[in-house]
Amino acid sequence: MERYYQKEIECAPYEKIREIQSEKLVKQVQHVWDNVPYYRKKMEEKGLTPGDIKSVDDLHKLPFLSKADLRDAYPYGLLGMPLKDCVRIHSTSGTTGKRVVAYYTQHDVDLWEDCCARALMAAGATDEDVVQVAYGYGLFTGGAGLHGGSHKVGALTIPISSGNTDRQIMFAMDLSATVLCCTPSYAAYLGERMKELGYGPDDIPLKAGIFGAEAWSEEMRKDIEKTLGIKAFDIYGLTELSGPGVAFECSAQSGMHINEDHFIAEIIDPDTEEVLPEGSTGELVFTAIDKEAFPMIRYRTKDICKLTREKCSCGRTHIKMAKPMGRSDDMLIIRGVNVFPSQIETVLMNNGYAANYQIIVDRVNNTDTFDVQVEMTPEMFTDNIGEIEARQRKLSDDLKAMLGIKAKVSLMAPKSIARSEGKAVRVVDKRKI
Ligand code: DLL
Repeated sequence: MERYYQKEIECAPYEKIREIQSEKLVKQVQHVWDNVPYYRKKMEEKGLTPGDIKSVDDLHKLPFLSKADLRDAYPYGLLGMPLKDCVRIHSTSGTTGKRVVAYYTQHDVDLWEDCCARALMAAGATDEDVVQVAYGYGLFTGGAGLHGGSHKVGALTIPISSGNTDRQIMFAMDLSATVLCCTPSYAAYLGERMKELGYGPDDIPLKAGIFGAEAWSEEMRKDIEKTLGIKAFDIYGLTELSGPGVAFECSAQSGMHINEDHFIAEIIDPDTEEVLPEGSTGELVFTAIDKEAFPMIRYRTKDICKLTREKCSCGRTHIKMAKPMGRSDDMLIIRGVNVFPSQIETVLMNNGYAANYQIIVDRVNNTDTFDVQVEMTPEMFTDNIGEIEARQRKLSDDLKAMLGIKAKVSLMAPKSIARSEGKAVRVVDKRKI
């Protein structure tokens, strides 16, 4: 049975959604014009006033915001409300330059938690469930977002945060957790550790997982579903727009419904900034139409993916985004060829490896080197050199077929690559160091 948190709006006819979007967009543009001088200046530079934006059809006229704008306006330059009306901040986990700091009024927190509640119920959660929130708590939005959503659903919430893996497993068993929320790489690690401790999927009552915050492949989904004995649902979001819950998967598990009554999505060509038709692959751009404290208009996410408005078996009408292939700034250009880590993950997992790998890129004598290190699973572990070499060759051939360039593959002993409790670090690009 499909469950909804706010069925009326989640299943509203498309015309109704557009009407809501137009109404909210017009108000939001006025709000930003009146309260965010930084964005008002950008509009003025394009010769625009709020009167030029009459409906969603005019969205394309508005200027974009980029991460560079957010850094430029750091820390208070994009605030849409007096600070005394704000109740919370969160921040991105970026490692270079200034972090993005996002602000929330109580109204913003409420809408965000509603989005997370929608995601939880789409994954089957009810007030009878026990939700283990193993995303990090703190400045990262993962913990707080799913925590708030779980409360709205009325589920029993375990605010365990990430890390301390053996304790996670003990709590999941002792408290009969039924829904697990964490990054997919941490879910894979929890599954691996359970196996090591001698537990199988039947030893924990988990039935669903809500995994996001990083790119993960279909193959990884299948692997996690098998080891944990659950259905694994994808969830997408970013700090600039609130956090998790901008989009979420339903029972169809074929793309994530974007909460269109709060966010308008566009796909653009990242180079020309031209808006592309539905179904094209390009950069995802979002306009948050009812956020008060940190209004984002046409924010360029750098995430590469595509949108589809095909009818969904779950009954929801909101547009769906495909799994993002990765971020345009995660895309590696190796010997002139575009490579996404998610493509490499697909090849590895199709060959029976787990998602424990690292991609190391360097430049030696003006030529890019491309190394893929992947752990053997305990089942395939061997010290037979001939067998290892044959496996390495097979992976190298499959990577060549997928990417068009050759990689040096090294098989590693099980557990030799560091596990992640949050977002996994898959790429070491030494050319940038
Ligand atoms: O990662 C918010 C979040 C928390 C989403 C928990 C889902 C679950 P940031 O740290 O600001 O926020 O990072 C946002 O992470 O632009 C994407 O590149 C990536 N990302 C988030 N969800 C997914 C996903 C949180 N499901 C950035 N698939 C985004 C692929 C994702 N990438």
